[in-house]
Amino acid sequence: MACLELKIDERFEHLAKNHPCLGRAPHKGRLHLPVSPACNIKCRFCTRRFNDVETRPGVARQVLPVVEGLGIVEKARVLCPEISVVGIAGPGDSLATNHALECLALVHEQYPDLIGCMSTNGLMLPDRVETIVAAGVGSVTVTVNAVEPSILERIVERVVFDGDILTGIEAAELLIARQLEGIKALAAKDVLVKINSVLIPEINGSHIGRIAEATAQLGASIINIIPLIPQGDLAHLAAPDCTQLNEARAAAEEYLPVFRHCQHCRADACGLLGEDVSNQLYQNISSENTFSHG
Ligand code: CLF
Ligand code: SF4
Repeated sequence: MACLELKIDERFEHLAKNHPCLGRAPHKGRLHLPVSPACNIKCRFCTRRFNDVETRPGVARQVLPVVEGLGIVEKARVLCPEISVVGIAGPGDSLATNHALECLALVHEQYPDLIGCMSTNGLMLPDRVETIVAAGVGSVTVTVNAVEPSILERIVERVVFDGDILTGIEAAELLIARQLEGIKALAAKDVLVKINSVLIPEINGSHIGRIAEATAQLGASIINIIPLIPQGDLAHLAAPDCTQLNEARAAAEEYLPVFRHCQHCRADACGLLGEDVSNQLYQNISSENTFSHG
């Protein structure tokens, strides 16, 4: 893997040197703990599954109870001593329940040398920034697929917030407002913010630069453009081709460094990017000790 010299804000130099998803540390690994069972929005492309064969976000062998997280970290570090990041990226949303932050706080207490990381749709971010900082989380990925409600309403079917189910423009406006508020608050607390944007050529293909511009203004440090995997309600759309992906990256790069080595990780990925060892990690772990929300 080529080592890109991506320019990350010097406040985050330690992260840039040690976090494999920031483009400058391909020799480092990450472990995902699949402790987040639920989601509070519905993206039209999302299909969460439980299996050990698919390599994509939203897939895990099972949802892990929070208390089992430390044991998995210990085993993973033996299997892959290069692991420098413990992240939580599903299979649901990291902030839809408290599981992720409880788990990351435990990991941080036991392994302060590891970087805590999480990915989220951002809906609950404004209410969780203090807890994220207290849990020792160093980097947060926020998935921002549009900053225009008329575009986002074609991607997000519904948002559940404060006991209400919102749809259409109303849902899109709320989600965008909460994402942008959360990004600004995280950056102000010196938490590195990475943006993930799912590139759906027919919906947000010419909008990625605008996402990068808006989030950069609020303090985001890097963006990762993920090609659509056509599934769920968007199964009829085409995945972007190389030209479309390169054009979107070029548009984003006007405003933010672009991470180009994303592996579209499972929610229980483990190892160096591109060298997943999660099958070995989980082969001797009894499913009797786990539960599934599949
Ligand atoms: Fe995981 Fe994401 Fe943290 Fe990395 S993954 S939560 S920032 S530790 Fe990395 Fe995997 Fe791509 Fe994500 S390669 S899907 S960008
Ligand atoms: Fe699926 Fe993530 Fe969207 Fe929730 S935020 S619906 S888990 S893709």
